[in-house]
Amino acid sequence: MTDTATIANVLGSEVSLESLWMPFTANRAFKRAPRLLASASGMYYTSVDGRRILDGTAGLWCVNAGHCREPIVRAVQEAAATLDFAPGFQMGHPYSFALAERVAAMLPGDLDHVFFANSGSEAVDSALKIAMAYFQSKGEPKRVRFVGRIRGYHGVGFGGISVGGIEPNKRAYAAQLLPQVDHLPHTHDPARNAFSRGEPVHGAELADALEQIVRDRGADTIAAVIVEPMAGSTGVLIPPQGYLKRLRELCDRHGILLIFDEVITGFGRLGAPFGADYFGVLPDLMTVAKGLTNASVPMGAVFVRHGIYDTVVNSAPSGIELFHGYTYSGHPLAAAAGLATLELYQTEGLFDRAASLAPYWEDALHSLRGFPNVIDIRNLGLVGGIELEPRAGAPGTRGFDVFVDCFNRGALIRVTGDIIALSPPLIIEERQIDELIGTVGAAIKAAS
Ligand code: PXG
Repeated sequence: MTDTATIANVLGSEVSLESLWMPFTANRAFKRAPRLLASASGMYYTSVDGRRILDGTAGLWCVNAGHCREPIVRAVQEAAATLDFAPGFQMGHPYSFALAERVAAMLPGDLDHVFFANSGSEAVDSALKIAMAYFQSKGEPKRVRFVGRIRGYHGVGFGGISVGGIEPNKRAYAAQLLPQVDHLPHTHDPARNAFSRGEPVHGAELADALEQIVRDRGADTIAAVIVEPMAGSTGVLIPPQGYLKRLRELCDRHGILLIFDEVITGFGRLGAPFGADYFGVLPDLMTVAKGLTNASVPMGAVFVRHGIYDTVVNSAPSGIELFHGYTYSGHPLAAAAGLATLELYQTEGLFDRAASLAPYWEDALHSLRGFPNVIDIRNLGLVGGIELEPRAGAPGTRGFDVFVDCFNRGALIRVTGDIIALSPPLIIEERQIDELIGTVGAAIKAAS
Protein backbone atom coordinates (compact mmCIF):
# COMPACT_ATOMS: atom_id res chain seq x y z
CA MET A 1 0.00 0.00 0.00
CA THR A 2 1.08 3.55 -0.58
CA ASP A 3 -0.37 6.95 0.14
CA THR A 4 -1.10 7.38 -3.56
CA ALA A 5 -3.83 9.85 -4.37
CA THR A 6 -7.10 8.89 -5.97
CA ILE A 7 -8.78 10.83 -8.73
CA ALA A 8 -12.34 11.09 -9.86
CA ASN A 9 -12.07 9.58 -13.30
CA VAL A 10 -14.03 10.63 -16.36
CA LEU A 11 -16.62 7.96 -15.57
CA GLY A 12 -17.32 9.56 -12.24
CA SER A 13 -15.97 6.90 -9.89
CA GLU A 14 -12.90 7.18 -7.70
CA VAL A 15 -9.79 5.65 -9.26
CA SER A 16 -6.58 4.84 -7.42
CA LEU A 17 -3.30 5.57 -9.20
CA GLU A 18 -1.55 2.60 -7.60
CA SER A 19 -2.10 -0.33 -9.96
CA LEU A 20 -0.77 1.25 -13.12
CA TRP A 21 2.99 0.90 -13.71
CA MET A 22 3.60 3.97 -15.83
CA PRO A 23 6.04 3.87 -18.77
CA PHE A 24 9.22 5.99 -18.71
CA THR A 25 7.87 7.80 -15.65
CA ALA A 26 9.10 8.43 -12.12
CA ASN A 27 6.12 6.49 -10.76
CA ARG A 28 6.53 7.42 -7.09
CA ALA A 29 6.95 11.14 -7.71
CA PHE A 30 4.15 11.22 -10.27
CA LYS A 31 1.68 9.47 -8.02
CA ARG A 32 2.42 11.95 -5.23
CA ALA A 33 1.73 14.90 -7.56
CA PRO A 34 -0.05 13.66 -10.69
CA ARG A 35 -0.59 15.58 -13.92
CA LEU A 36 -3.71 14.21 -15.56
CA LEU A 37 -5.42 14.98 -18.83
CA ALA A 38 -9.13 14.34 -19.24
CA SER A 39 -9.97 15.37 -22.79
CA ALA A 40 -8.59 17.05 -25.86
CA SER A 41 -9.74 19.08 -28.84
CA GLY A 42 -7.75 20.76 -31.58
CA MET A 43 -4.70 22.48 -30.07
CA TYR A 44 -5.71 21.98 -26.43
CA TYR A 45 -5.93 19.40 -23.71
CA THR A 46 -8.19 19.84 -20.71
CA SER A 47 -6.72 18.67 -17.42
CA VAL A 48 -8.83 16.72 -14.90
CA ASP A 49 -9.11 19.90 -12.86
CA GLY A 50 -10.65 21.67 -15.83
CA ARG A 51 -7.67 23.76 -17.03
CA ARG A 52 -6.97 24.32 -20.73
CA ILE A 53 -3.46 23.17 -21.69
CA LEU A 54 -1.93 24.27 -24.98
CA ASP A 55 -0.34 21.24 -26.63
CA GLY A 56 3.23 22.16 -27.50
CA THR A 57 4.26 18.58 -28.25
CA ALA A 58 1.45 17.11 -30.38
CA GLY A 59 1.00 14.63 -27.53
CA LEU A 60 4.34 12.82 -27.95
CA TRP A 61 5.23 14.08 -31.44
CA CYS A 62 2.22 12.29 -32.90
CA VAL A 63 -1.04 14.24 -33.05
CA ASN A 64 -0.01 16.18 -36.14
CA ALA A 65 -3.53 17.17 -37.23
CA GLY A 66 -4.63 18.23 -33.74
CA HIS A 67 -6.82 16.38 -31.28
CA CYS A 68 -10.10 14.51 -31.69
CA ARG A 69 -10.54 15.54 -35.29
CA GLU A 70 -14.05 14.70 -36.40
CA PRO A 71 -13.28 12.82 -39.68
CA ILE A 72 -10.85 10.52 -37.86
CA VAL A 73 -13.22 9.96 -34.96
CA ARG A 74 -15.99 9.09 -37.40
CA ALA A 75 -13.81 6.72 -39.44
CA VAL A 76 -12.72 4.83 -36.33
CA GLN A 77 -16.29 4.61 -35.04
CA GLU A 78 -17.52 3.28 -38.39
CA ALA A 79 -14.75 0.70 -38.64
CA ALA A 80 -15.37 -0.45 -35.06
CA ALA A 81 -19.00 -1.07 -35.93
CA THR A 82 -18.24 -2.68 -39.31
CA LEU A 83 -15.17 -4.89 -38.90
CA ASP A 84 -13.78 -4.91 -35.38
CA PHE A 85 -10.99 -7.31 -36.27
CA ALA A 86 -9.95 -9.66 -39.02
CA PRO A 87 -6.95 -11.97 -39.02
CA GLY A 88 -4.04 -10.74 -41.07
CA PHE A 89 -2.24 -14.09 -41.49
CA GLN A 90 -3.40 -15.84 -44.68
CA MET A 91 -6.47 -13.54 -44.58
CA GLY A 92 -7.04 -9.90 -45.46
CA HIS A 93 -9.51 -7.02 -45.39
CA PRO A 94 -9.97 -3.88 -47.47
CA TYR A 95 -8.88 -1.33 -44.84
CA SER A 96 -5.24 -2.44 -44.67
CA PHE A 97 -4.86 -2.83 -48.44
CA ALA A 98 -6.44 0.59 -48.98
CA LEU A 99 -4.14 2.28 -46.48
CA ALA A 100 -1.05 0.58 -47.93
CA GLU A 101 -2.01 1.73 -51.42
CA ARG A 102 -2.77 5.24 -50.25
CA VAL A 103 0.38 5.73 -48.24
CA ALA A 104 2.58 4.11 -50.91
CA ALA A 105 1.33 6.71 -53.37
CA MET A 106 2.76 9.52 -51.25
CA LEU A 107 6.21 8.00 -50.68
CA PRO A 108 9.31 9.26 -52.46
CA GLY A 109 11.21 7.26 -55.09
CA ASP A 110 10.48 3.58 -55.38
CA LEU A 111 9.49 3.11 -51.76
CA ASP A 112 6.23 1.40 -52.62
CA HIS A 113 5.53 -1.51 -50.26
CA VAL A 114 4.21 -1.34 -46.72
CA PHE A 115 4.54 -3.74 -43.79
CA PHE A 116 2.26 -2.88 -40.86
CA ALA A 117 3.15 -3.01 -37.16
CA ASN A 118 1.55 -1.38 -34.12
CA SER A 119 4.19 1.00 -32.85
CA GLY A 120 7.48 2.57 -33.76
CA SER A 121 9.36 -0.06 -31.76
CA GLU A 122 7.72 -2.86 -33.72
CA ALA A 123 8.34 -1.03 -36.98
CA VAL A 124 12.04 -0.83 -36.16
CA ASP A 125 12.33 -4.51 -35.27
CA SER A 126 10.44 -5.34 -38.47
CA ALA A 127 12.79 -3.22 -40.57
CA LEU A 128 15.89 -4.87 -39.07
CA LYS A 129 14.44 -8.29 -39.86
CA ILE A 130 13.52 -7.27 -43.40
CA ALA A 131 17.09 -6.06 -43.94
CA MET A 132 18.46 -9.43 -42.84
CA ALA A 133 15.90 -11.34 -44.89
CA TYR A 134 16.82 -9.27 -47.93
CA PHE A 135 20.48 -10.21 -47.80
CA GLN A 136 19.68 -13.86 -47.22
CA SER A 137 17.43 -13.82 -50.28
CA LYS A 138 20.08 -11.98 -52.26
CA GLY A 139 22.74 -14.58 -51.49
CA GLU A 140 24.76 -12.41 -49.09
CA PRO A 141 23.95 -14.16 -45.81
CA LYS A 142 27.07 -12.81 -44.07
CA ARG A 143 25.55 -9.33 -44.07
CA VAL A 144 23.97 -9.36 -40.63
CA ARG A 145 25.55 -6.44 -38.75
CA PHE A 146 23.74 -3.19 -37.99
CA VAL A 147 25.09 0.29 -37.50
CA GLY A 148 23.16 2.74 -35.33
CA ARG A 149 24.18 6.09 -33.91
CA ILE A 150 24.97 7.44 -30.47
CA ARG A 151 21.95 9.37 -29.15
CA GLY A 152 19.69 7.54 -31.58
CA TYR A 153 16.28 6.41 -30.35
CA HIS A 154 14.62 3.50 -32.08
CA GLY A 155 12.08 2.41 -29.51
CA VAL A 156 12.39 -0.22 -26.84
CA GLY A 157 12.45 -3.64 -28.51
CA PHE A 158 15.70 -5.54 -28.09
CA GLY A 159 16.58 -4.68 -31.69
CA GLY A 160 15.71 -1.05 -31.20
CA ILE A 161 17.68 -0.55 -28.01
CA SER A 162 20.65 -2.42 -29.51
CA VAL A 163 20.92 -0.08 -32.48
CA GLY A 164 19.80 2.84 -30.34
CA GLY A 165 22.32 4.99 -28.57
CA ILE A 166 20.79 5.89 -25.20
CA GLU A 167 22.76 4.34 -22.37
CA PRO A 168 20.12 4.38 -19.60
CA ASN A 169 17.71 2.54 -21.90
CA LYS A 170 20.25 -0.25 -22.40
CA ARG A 171 21.99 -0.56 -19.06
CA ALA A 172 19.72 -3.10 -17.41
CA TYR A 173 19.55 -5.23 -20.55
CA ALA A 174 23.15 -4.94 -21.71
CA ALA A 175 23.85 -8.63 -21.21
CA GLN A 176 21.32 -9.62 -23.87
CA LEU A 177 21.49 -6.98 -26.60
CA LEU A 178 22.06 -7.83 -30.27
CA PRO A 179 25.73 -8.74 -30.43
CA GLN A 180 26.77 -7.40 -33.83
CA VAL A 181 26.09 -3.69 -33.71
CA ASP A 182 28.31 -0.62 -34.07
CA HIS A 183 27.48 3.04 -33.60
CA LEU A 184 28.30 6.19 -35.50
CA PRO A 185 29.06 9.30 -33.43
CA HIS A 186 26.16 11.69 -32.84
CA THR A 187 26.11 15.00 -34.65
CA HIS A 188 25.40 17.38 -31.76
CA ASP A 189 28.19 19.96 -31.71
CA PRO A 190 27.14 23.09 -29.82
CA ALA A 191 30.73 24.36 -29.73
CA ARG A 192 30.55 24.91 -33.50
CA ASN A 193 26.82 25.04 -34.19
CA ALA A 194 25.04 26.70 -31.24
CA PHE A 195 22.01 28.83 -32.17
CA SER A 196 21.92 27.50 -35.73
CA ARG A 197 18.74 28.26 -37.64
CA GLY A 198 17.79 25.13 -39.56
CA GLU A 199 20.49 22.66 -40.55
CA PRO A 200 23.80 23.50 -38.87
CA VAL A 201 26.83 24.20 -41.03
CA HIS A 202 29.39 21.96 -39.37
CA GLY A 203 29.56 18.19 -39.15
CA ALA A 204 28.87 16.46 -42.49
CA GLU A 205 32.21 14.70 -42.08
CA LEU A 206 30.87 12.82 -39.04
CA ALA A 207 29.21 10.45 -41.53
CA ASP A 208 32.69 9.30 -42.56
CA ALA A 209 32.92 7.32 -39.32
CA LEU A 210 31.09 4.65 -41.30
CA GLU A 211 34.28 4.12 -43.31
CA GLN A 212 36.17 3.11 -40.18
CA ILE A 213 33.43 0.65 -39.21
CA VAL A 214 33.59 -0.81 -42.72
CA ARG A 215 37.36 -1.17 -42.41
CA ASP A 216 37.05 -2.86 -39.00
CA ARG A 217 34.19 -5.20 -39.83
CA GLY A 218 34.24 -5.63 -43.61
CA ALA A 219 31.50 -4.18 -45.76
CA ASP A 220 30.28 -7.67 -46.59
CA THR A 221 29.21 -8.19 -42.97
CA ILE A 222 27.05 -5.05 -42.64
CA ALA A 223 23.35 -5.23 -43.49
CA ALA A 224 22.10 -1.76 -42.63
CA VAL A 225 22.69 1.63 -41.11
CA ILE A 226 19.74 3.03 -39.14
CA VAL A 227 19.40 6.69 -38.20
CA GLU A 228 16.68 9.20 -37.45
CA PRO A 229 16.99 11.91 -40.11
CA MET A 230 16.55 14.32 -37.20
CA ALA A 231 17.06 12.80 -33.77
CA GLY A 232 14.00 13.76 -31.71
CA SER A 233 13.96 12.03 -28.35
CA THR A 234 17.50 12.82 -27.33
CA GLY A 235 16.92 16.52 -27.66
CA VAL A 236 16.30 17.68 -31.25
CA LEU A 237 19.64 16.98 -32.92
CA ILE A 238 19.43 18.46 -36.40
CA PRO A 239 21.62 16.86 -39.06
CA PRO A 240 24.44 19.05 -40.34
CA GLN A 241 24.17 20.23 -43.93
CA GLY A 242 25.16 17.44 -46.30
CA TYR A 243 25.45 14.78 -43.57
CA LEU A 244 22.60 12.54 -44.71
CA LYS A 245 23.62 12.75 -48.38
CA ARG A 246 27.11 11.65 -47.38
CA LEU A 247 25.72 8.74 -45.38
CA ARG A 248 23.66 7.70 -48.40
CA GLU A 249 26.71 7.80 -50.65
CA LEU A 250 28.77 5.72 -48.25
CA CYS A 251 26.01 3.13 -47.90
CA ASP A 252 25.75 2.92 -51.69
CA ARG A 253 29.50 2.55 -52.05
CA HIS A 254 29.50 -0.45 -49.71
CA GLY A 255 26.18 -2.08 -50.62
CA ILE A 256 24.72 -1.29 -47.18
CA LEU A 257 21.00 -0.56 -46.73
CA LEU A 258 20.06 2.80 -45.25
CA ILE A 259 17.09 2.84 -42.88
CA PHE A 260 15.52 6.16 -41.93
CA ASP A 261 13.58 5.95 -38.69
CA GLU A 262 10.91 8.55 -39.43
CA VAL A 263 8.65 7.82 -36.47
CA ILE A 264 8.95 11.52 -35.56
CA THR A 265 9.92 13.16 -38.86
CA GLY A 266 7.23 11.36 -40.90
CA PHE A 267 3.93 12.96 -41.84
CA GLY A 268 4.71 16.62 -42.06
CA ARG A 269 6.74 17.41 -38.97
CA LEU A 270 9.48 19.08 -41.03
CA GLY A 271 7.10 20.77 -43.48
CA ALA A 272 7.43 17.99 -46.06
CA PRO A 273 5.72 14.59 -46.14
CA PHE A 274 8.84 12.82 -44.83
CA GLY A 275 12.37 13.67 -43.77
CA ALA A 276 13.47 11.83 -46.92
CA ASP A 277 11.63 14.48 -48.96
CA TYR A 278 12.89 17.34 -46.85
CA PHE A 279 16.53 16.32 -47.12
CA GLY A 280 16.30 14.91 -50.65
CA VAL A 281 17.79 11.59 -49.55
CA LEU A 282 16.05 8.32 -50.36
CA PRO A 283 16.44 5.54 -47.77
CA ASP A 284 15.96 1.85 -48.61
CA LEU A 285 13.61 1.31 -45.71
CA MET A 286 11.65 3.79 -43.65
CA THR A 287 9.98 3.22 -40.29
CA VAL A 288 6.97 5.27 -39.20
CA ALA A 289 4.26 5.29 -36.51
CA LYS A 290 2.75 8.24 -34.58
CA GLY A 291 1.46 10.61 -37.30
CA LEU A 292 0.38 7.71 -39.53
CA THR A 293 -2.96 7.62 -37.66
CA ASN A 294 -2.64 10.98 -35.92
CA ALA A 295 -2.04 8.70 -32.89
CA SER A 296 -5.75 8.00 -32.63
CA VAL A 297 -5.20 4.23 -32.89
CA PRO A 298 -1.74 2.70 -32.43
CA MET A 299 -0.06 1.79 -35.70
CA GLY A 300 3.45 1.57 -37.11
CA ALA A 301 4.76 0.62 -40.52
CA VAL A 302 7.86 -0.12 -42.54
CA PHE A 303 8.06 1.33 -46.02
CA VAL A 304 10.20 -0.74 -48.36
CA ARG A 305 11.77 -0.06 -51.72
CA HIS A 306 10.46 -2.04 -54.64
CA GLY A 307 13.58 -4.14 -55.15
CA ILE A 308 13.71 -5.26 -51.52
CA TYR A 309 10.14 -6.54 -51.55
CA ASP A 310 10.75 -8.17 -54.91
CA THR A 311 13.93 -9.89 -53.81
CA VAL A 312 12.48 -11.28 -50.57
CA VAL A 313 9.09 -12.26 -51.94
CA ASN A 314 9.97 -13.42 -55.45
CA SER A 315 13.11 -15.34 -54.64
CA ALA A 316 11.46 -17.39 -51.90
CA PRO A 317 10.19 -20.88 -52.55
CA SER A 318 6.40 -21.04 -52.60
CA GLY A 319 4.84 -20.52 -49.18
CA ILE A 320 5.39 -17.82 -46.57
CA GLU A 321 8.23 -15.51 -47.61
CA LEU A 322 8.87 -13.52 -44.42
CA PHE A 323 8.50 -15.22 -41.06
CA HIS A 324 7.36 -12.17 -39.19
CA GLY A 325 4.08 -10.39 -38.35
CA TYR A 326 1.76 -9.27 -35.57
CA THR A 327 -1.81 -10.25 -34.66
CA TYR A 328 -2.72 -6.62 -35.16
CA SER A 329 -0.69 -5.87 -38.31
CA GLY A 330 -3.02 -3.67 -40.35
CA HIS A 331 -5.79 -3.70 -37.74
CA PRO A 332 -9.04 -2.40 -39.29
CA LEU A 333 -9.51 0.43 -36.80
CA ALA A 334 -5.93 1.61 -37.19
CA ALA A 335 -6.09 1.36 -40.96
CA ALA A 336 -9.38 3.28 -41.05
CA ALA A 337 -7.82 5.92 -38.81
CA GLY A 338 -4.81 6.08 -41.12
CA LEU A 339 -6.96 6.57 -44.20
CA ALA A 340 -8.93 9.38 -42.57
CA THR A 341 -5.72 10.95 -41.27
CA LEU A 342 -4.00 11.02 -44.65
CA GLU A 343 -7.15 12.48 -46.18
CA LEU A 344 -7.19 15.21 -43.53
CA TYR A 345 -3.51 16.02 -44.04
CA GLN A 346 -4.21 16.42 -47.72
CA THR A 347 -7.48 18.38 -47.62
CA GLU A 348 -6.10 20.82 -45.07
CA GLY A 349 -2.67 21.00 -46.72
CA LEU A 350 -1.08 20.51 -43.32
CA PHE A 351 2.43 19.65 -44.51
CA ASP A 352 2.56 22.86 -46.54
CA ARG A 353 1.08 24.71 -43.61
CA ALA A 354 3.94 23.47 -41.43
CA ALA A 355 6.43 24.66 -44.04
CA SER A 356 4.87 28.10 -44.27
CA LEU A 357 4.72 28.50 -40.49
CA ALA A 358 8.35 27.41 -40.05
CA PRO A 359 9.94 30.88 -40.41
CA TYR A 360 7.56 32.38 -37.83
CA TRP A 361 8.23 29.42 -35.55
CA GLU A 362 11.99 29.85 -35.99
CA ASP A 363 11.87 33.55 -35.08
CA ALA A 364 9.64 32.90 -32.07
CA LEU A 365 11.98 30.21 -30.75
CA HIS A 366 15.12 32.24 -31.26
CA SER A 367 13.53 35.17 -29.40
CA LEU A 368 14.42 33.17 -26.27
CA ARG A 369 18.12 33.64 -26.97
CA GLY A 370 19.61 35.57 -24.04
CA PHE A 371 17.10 34.18 -21.53
CA PRO A 372 18.78 32.84 -18.36
CA ASN A 373 20.71 29.59 -18.85
CA VAL A 374 19.72 29.16 -22.51
CA ILE A 375 22.88 27.73 -24.12
CA ASP A 376 21.46 26.67 -27.49
CA ILE A 377 18.32 26.98 -29.58
CA ARG A 378 17.75 24.89 -32.69
CA ASN A 379 14.85 24.42 -35.07
CA LEU A 380 13.68 22.63 -38.19
CA GLY A 381 10.18 22.54 -39.66
CA LEU A 382 7.81 22.68 -36.69
CA VAL A 383 10.37 21.34 -34.24
CA GLY A 384 12.26 23.34 -31.67
CA GLY A 385 14.96 22.48 -29.17
CA ILE A 386 16.04 24.75 -26.33
CA GLU A 387 19.03 23.57 -24.36
CA LEU A 388 19.50 24.84 -20.82
CA GLU A 389 22.65 24.91 -18.74
CA PRO A 390 22.29 22.10 -16.19
CA ARG A 391 22.34 23.07 -12.50
CA ALA A 392 25.66 22.20 -10.91
CA GLY A 393 25.46 18.69 -9.49
CA ALA A 394 21.79 18.30 -10.42
CA PRO A 395 21.48 17.67 -14.14
CA GLY A 396 17.92 17.46 -15.45
CA THR A 397 16.32 19.31 -12.55
CA ARG A 398 16.15 22.66 -14.31
CA GLY A 399 14.54 21.09 -17.37
CA PHE A 400 12.04 19.19 -15.24
CA ASP A 401 11.13 22.33 -13.28
CA VAL A 402 10.44 24.14 -16.55
CA PHE A 403 8.26 21.24 -17.71
CA VAL A 404 6.17 21.19 -14.53
CA ASP A 405 5.92 24.98 -14.42
CA CYS A 406 4.76 25.10 -18.05
CA PHE A 407 2.08 22.54 -17.28
CA ASN A 408 0.91 24.62 -14.32
CA ARG A 409 0.89 27.72 -16.53
CA GLY A 410 -1.15 25.93 -19.21
CA ALA A 411 1.26 24.50 -21.79
CA LEU A 412 2.44 20.96 -22.44
CA ILE A 413 6.09 20.72 -23.42
CA ARG A 414 8.56 17.82 -23.42
CA VAL A 415 11.94 17.77 -21.77
CA THR A 416 14.80 15.33 -22.03
CA GLY A 417 17.29 16.16 -19.34
CA ASP A 418 17.80 19.91 -19.63
CA ILE A 419 16.70 20.10 -23.26
CA ILE A 420 13.20 21.34 -24.05
CA ALA A 421 11.66 19.78 -27.17
CA LEU A 422 8.72 21.50 -28.84
CA SER A 423 6.69 19.97 -31.67
CA PRO A 424 3.14 21.35 -31.80
CA PRO A 425 0.33 20.02 -33.95
CA LEU A 426 0.67 21.35 -37.50
CA ILE A 427 -2.63 23.25 -37.08
CA ILE A 428 -1.06 25.67 -34.60
CA GLU A 429 -1.74 29.36 -35.25
CA GLU A 430 0.70 32.23 -34.89
CA ARG A 431 -0.99 33.57 -31.76
CA GLN A 432 -0.69 30.09 -30.21
CA ILE A 433 3.01 30.00 -31.10
CA ASP A 434 3.31 33.31 -29.24
CA GLU A 435 1.38 31.86 -26.29
CA LEU A 436 3.57 28.74 -26.19
CA ILE A 437 6.87 30.57 -26.45
CA GLY A 438 5.68 33.16 -23.91
CA THR A 439 4.87 30.42 -21.42
CA VAL A 440 8.16 28.61 -22.00
CA GLY A 441 10.08 31.88 -21.61
CA ALA A 442 8.35 32.68 -18.32
CA ALA A 443 9.08 29.19 -17.00
CA ILE A 444 12.75 29.42 -18.05
CA LYS A 445 13.06 32.71 -16.15
CA ALA A 446 11.37 31.20 -13.11
CA ALA A 447 13.83 28.27 -13.13
CA SER A 448 16.92 30.48 -13.23
N1 PXG B 1 11.74 5.52 -33.35
C1 PXG B 1 11.74 6.84 -33.11
C2 PXG B 1 12.57 7.74 -33.95
C3 PXG B 1 10.94 7.36 -32.09
O1 PXG B 1 10.95 8.68 -31.85
C4 PXG B 1 10.20 5.11 -31.62
C5 PXG B 1 11.00 4.66 -32.63
C6 PXG B 1 9.40 4.12 -30.86
O2 PXG B 1 8.05 4.26 -31.10
P1 PXG B 1 6.98 3.64 -30.08
O3 PXG B 1 5.68 3.83 -30.81
O4 PXG B 1 7.31 2.20 -29.91
O5 PXG B 1 7.10 4.40 -28.80
C7 PXG B 1 10.15 6.48 -31.33
C8 PXG B 1 9.28 6.96 -30.21
C9 PXG B 1 10.04 11.80 -26.55
C10 PXG B 1 9.43 10.50 -26.97
O6 PXG B 1 9.75 12.28 -25.50
C11 PXG B 1 9.68 10.00 -28.21
C12 PXG B 1 9.15 8.77 -28.57
C13 PXG B 1 8.34 8.07 -27.70
C14 PXG B 1 8.06 8.62 -26.45
C15 PXG B 1 8.61 9.83 -26.08
O7 PXG B 1 10.85 12.36 -27.30
N2 PXG B 1 9.48 8.30 -29.80
